[in-house]
Amino acid sequence: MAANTIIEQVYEQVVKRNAGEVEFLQAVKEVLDSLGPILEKHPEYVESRILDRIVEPERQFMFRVPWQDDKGNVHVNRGFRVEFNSALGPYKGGLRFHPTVNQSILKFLGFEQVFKNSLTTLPMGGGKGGSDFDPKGKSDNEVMRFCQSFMTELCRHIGPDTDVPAGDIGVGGREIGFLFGQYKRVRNEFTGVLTGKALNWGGSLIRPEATGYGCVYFADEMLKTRGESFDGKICTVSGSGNVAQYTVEKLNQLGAKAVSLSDSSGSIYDPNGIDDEKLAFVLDLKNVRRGRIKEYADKFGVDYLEGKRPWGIKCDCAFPSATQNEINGDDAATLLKNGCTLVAEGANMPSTPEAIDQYIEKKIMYGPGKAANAGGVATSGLEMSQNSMRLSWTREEVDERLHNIMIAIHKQAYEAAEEYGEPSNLVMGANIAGFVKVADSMLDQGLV
Ligand code: NDP
Ligand code: 2IT
Repeated sequence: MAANTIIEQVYEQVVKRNAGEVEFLQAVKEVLDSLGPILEKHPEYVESRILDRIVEPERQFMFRVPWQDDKGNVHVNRGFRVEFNSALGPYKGGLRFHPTVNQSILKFLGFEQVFKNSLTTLPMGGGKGGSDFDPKGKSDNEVMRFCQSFMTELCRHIGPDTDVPAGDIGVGGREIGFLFGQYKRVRNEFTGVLTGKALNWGGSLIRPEATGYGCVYFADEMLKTRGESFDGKICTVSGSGNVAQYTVEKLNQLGAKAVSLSDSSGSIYDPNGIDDEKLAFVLDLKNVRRGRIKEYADKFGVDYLEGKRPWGIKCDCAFPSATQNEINGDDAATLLKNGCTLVAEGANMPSTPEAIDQYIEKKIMYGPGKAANAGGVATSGLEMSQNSMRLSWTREEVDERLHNIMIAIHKQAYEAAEEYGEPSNLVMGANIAGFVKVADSMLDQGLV
């Protein structure tokens, strides 16, 4: 049977089994659509039904998370963990706390994570979890009680050699601390069961910076293939959380000018550039005071685009670093019309299929999330290594390892794209390179 027919049949079955899970279906379709050439070359993947197996999570949990607010009112949220694939190592991937969280979103994130973790070259399987809990407007004590309740159930399912969660949207250093404390209390074990820990109790230097730094390192590799550098490049960045903050920091270090940030209420546009001093204000605003990005516009007297994303701002490079599907077909057309030649995805699946089609057609430099934002989980892998050795590496050592991993990810994706006849198509390259390692490992391990 022709590869494309097999892919269509597998996808039809996925649509039937996961009806209405739009984000999951979107992520699966993008990967399957890249795999035709590799199936032609490897009939063993077809015979052993690797595609049918790889699109089905190994295991999923859903649980009740009851907690009490500061006034004593009882609330109930829903907790999840999707353990997607363990062919390469323990399940690994973040936890997201956001009111939009549901099974579809976590399955899309878990699925992406499998291929992303494969690309990092480190021994990690893929998983994702979280809750529809909204940390916004909650006190530290409320967040702590929620995290304790969430972990009381989750701790049965995870462990340093089983499943190692980390942060994602709404889960940062504060939440990882509360989650770790509860895991330790219930299990009576001090282990590397979570990454993104604070430095004084097992965290790794550079983990907070890693996703943003890694994304810029990846973009730099894309620029080098065309003989360009970041010097003087105007960059738009969306989001203003962990990934966006350290994307701006690294862009500044490499001589680019970052001119925007956003949150779910709107965007700021600072044509003079978000320099290190202004970035320090953002870190305090978002990580300590937990305020809105509009305060940046008020403080520095720049434009605030209420309710808008930053894609209408003229730029050379765009760094979507907020959430899925934040660049639609119209946004992509605007970016391209304004001369944008590079999109590097700090967020997971921020571009819709209609946007991606335009990047590919125009052959701009496009780094898909599972390659470009893999620096975060890669450095989580380095945190796991340090925890296993009970040693800590220096900032320079971790940063150098991260940089080399991002160079290696770019090389794998670039070379796979070339090999399969679509040089410059890093979507295809990343999907194929990530897939082959997982598929071969599944074959080695028998029918599991
Ligand atoms: P944070 O919670 O630190 O920040 C998220 C930012 O995105 C906030 O500014 C938030 O605004 C904005 N945002 C979130 N949801 C929406 C939405 N629906 N619409 C508009 N804006 C939104 O998360 P991270 O920076 O950690 O994560 C950002 C992205 O990067 C996500 O896609 C995540 O999956 C991905 N990622 C994260 C990694 C990590 O190590 N943290 C690693 C790899 C990828 P507001 O505060 O108003 O909600
Ligand atoms: O999407 C991601 O790669 C993350 N949120 C980081 C996962 C991790 O385990 O560090």
